[in-house]
Amino acid sequence: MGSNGNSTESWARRIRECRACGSTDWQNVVSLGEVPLANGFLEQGHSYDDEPRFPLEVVSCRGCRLLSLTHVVDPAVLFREYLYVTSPSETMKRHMRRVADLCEERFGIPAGSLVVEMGSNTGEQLAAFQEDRMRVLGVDPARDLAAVATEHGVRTLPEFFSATSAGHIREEHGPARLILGRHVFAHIDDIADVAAGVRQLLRSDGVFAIEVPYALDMLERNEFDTIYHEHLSYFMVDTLAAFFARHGLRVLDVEHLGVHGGSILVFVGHQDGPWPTRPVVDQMREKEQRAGLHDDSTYSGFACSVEETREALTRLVGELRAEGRRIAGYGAPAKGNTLLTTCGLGHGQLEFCTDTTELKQGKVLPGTHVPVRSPSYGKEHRPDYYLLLAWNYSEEIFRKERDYLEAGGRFIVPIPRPRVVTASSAN
Ligand code: DWN
Repeated sequence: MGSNGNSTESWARRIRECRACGSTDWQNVVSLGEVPLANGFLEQGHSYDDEPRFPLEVVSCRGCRLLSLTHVVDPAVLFREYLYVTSPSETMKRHMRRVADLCEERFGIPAGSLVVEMGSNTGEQLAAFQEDRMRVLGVDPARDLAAVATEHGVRTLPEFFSATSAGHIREEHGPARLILGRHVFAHIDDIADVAAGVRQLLRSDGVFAIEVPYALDMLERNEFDTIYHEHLSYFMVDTLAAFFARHGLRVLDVEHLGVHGGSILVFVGHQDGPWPTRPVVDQMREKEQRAGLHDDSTYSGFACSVEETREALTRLVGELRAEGRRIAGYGAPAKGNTLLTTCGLGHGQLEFCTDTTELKQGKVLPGTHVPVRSPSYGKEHRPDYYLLLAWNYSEEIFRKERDYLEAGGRFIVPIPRPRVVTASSAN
């Protein structure tokens, strides 16, 4: 049974061995309690008694230092009906263009090449490759999002990427010059099956590019709110290089990027493919060793840092509320739900959250059940403070909310440490 006696036990199972190296030597890192699914937004006004909750705990494999959740939630439950659509922000538009340029320039991908993206959402990233006259194919299990992408001209299979689906794609479309996976590889439990699918589908001179949150950034920047049930794995370059080497593939190149709190774009080829391994790969692996990748203390230190932030944020919000200040959430990202539920912040602290995603507006947040409103509602009911749940877009948001700041509004930026931003301190 889920923690509330709900018959959702079949939805989650506890892992045994490491999905990357097979070890069972785990170090407990942090437990964030039993929490609902971070994108499990609920209809307003309904009873929330049967909202399922699952353990949210992170362990570190002493074999390869993969950071992993202890519990895997059924991907069909997580992704078949999915609320998250790629943010239409300027930040992400610029980023997706840069990803296309990096792939095409670094690996000389000619026009007319087949580009396949797993977890392609509503097709915005593939549209950038279409602009460069590539043949594109999306693969995403979220049926509604796949239909939207296809309607917009980005043909998308409503499926999970797997060795089986990769074989079908190769039969119908031929081998792929580029297989892309942005913020999806860390969401997948059976990554060995993905590697087998890539080996089948990828041309001998092709490249497999995955963008994943960078575990070293998460540890060093205290980004514990990015821990939620969709994110099964938190990768270092060293972990990925060892994993792919076990599966007939080779890490060729890595680009360290700022999006989503710090991500790595990792380029992978066939073990015996024509592409050299660039020095940056070993340089990042050595940097991870120096940062204490293989030391238990690295991970126990993270747990302490999480506790310090939880205490500091709840204290700051409590003080502001005691002064009668009105606070709302800015953005309703998945990570915001981890932050709120693990810090015990909810209705008593936040009047509402605003979010640009229409699918989220009118619903309530999972766990805290704080109502999600449109940005225009936020302008009409202007709070004294916004808790910036979408802190990874802070620069763009501070620019967009200049008027709010100039009128005396303030943002609480929770990560890496809670701080208040005013008109004069907004970067
Ligand atoms: O891995 C994942 C990451 C990449 O995206 C997925 N598992 C789920 C999702 O995580 P997230 O929900 O934390 O992603 P975002 O893109 O950080 O979410 C930002 C949220 O904030 C969106 O719901 C849009 C909203 N937003 C807003 O209301 N006003 C965003 C901006 C820029 C704004 O100005």
